[in-house]
Amino acid sequence: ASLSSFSYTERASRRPHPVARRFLETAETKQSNLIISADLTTTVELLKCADKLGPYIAVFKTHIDIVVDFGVETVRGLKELAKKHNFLIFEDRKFVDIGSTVQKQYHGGALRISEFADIVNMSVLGGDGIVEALSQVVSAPNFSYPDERAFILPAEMTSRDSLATNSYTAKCVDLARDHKQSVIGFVATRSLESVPAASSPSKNEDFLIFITSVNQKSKADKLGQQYQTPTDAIDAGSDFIIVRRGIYAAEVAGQSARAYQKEGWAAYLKRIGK
Ligand code: S5P
Repeated sequence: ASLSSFSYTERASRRPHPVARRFLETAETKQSNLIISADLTTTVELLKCADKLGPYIAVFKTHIDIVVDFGVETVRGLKELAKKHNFLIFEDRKFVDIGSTVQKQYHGGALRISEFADIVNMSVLGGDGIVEALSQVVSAPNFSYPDERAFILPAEMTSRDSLATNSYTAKCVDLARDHKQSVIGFVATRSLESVPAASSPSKNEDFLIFITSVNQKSKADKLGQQYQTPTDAIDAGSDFIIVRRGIYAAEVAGQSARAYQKEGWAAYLKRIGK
């Protein structure tokens, strides 16, 4: 059976990676597979958004490098709100450099990403080195957050004419398989279970799929973004749906978040036959 026919709870109990398990358990506890993409540019707005939408989401996605007044207070506030509302944090930084550079960008750098982000994503344009380098950071004996940090790979992108297709996508799947101790999933547009990859999947494999560009009303924007509805995204194999403008554009963001939460959860229950 396809993985996506199992409940989050069943998958959490069978899944060895502690971070993946927390994502699945949080979704189940909060009855939400919704991720808000909080592309906000001040600490006050960012924290206000996290506090207001916190009850409806499983994960809060940040672009921390666009926060103009980023600092210790930003990190402290995010961590407090994550605790208060029981959500996880996904920093959408898309690292892309060589290993030794990304190690510094991730851990100990100005943006303190390793301190607050449960997961962060990286592009594997440069090959295996980046995955290896970041894996080393989180598995070092003196790392402060053992078993609390992991990575995901953008294996496909939602923009028109994306170059992340075919062999690039397959390469991402291979790299994830080679680094299962630190890579727990993909940003993609569908389930990647059927992607033919060089290495064969192992029995225990269960990568989380994060589908972005989800919108209840729009089909596209003017800059090449292409959308699918929450229901279509879950049907396509998504475990978590990522929404930004669909929620902000609404007059009452809280109500809109609730509507996305409801649709995403209903589609999930249907998918697992409940
Ligand atoms: O392929 C992608 C990958 C990402 S992470 N396409 C995307 O749009 N994203 C991100 O999802 C993008 O950076 C933004 O934060 C969000 C989509 O925003 P929306 O307003 O179009 O829902």
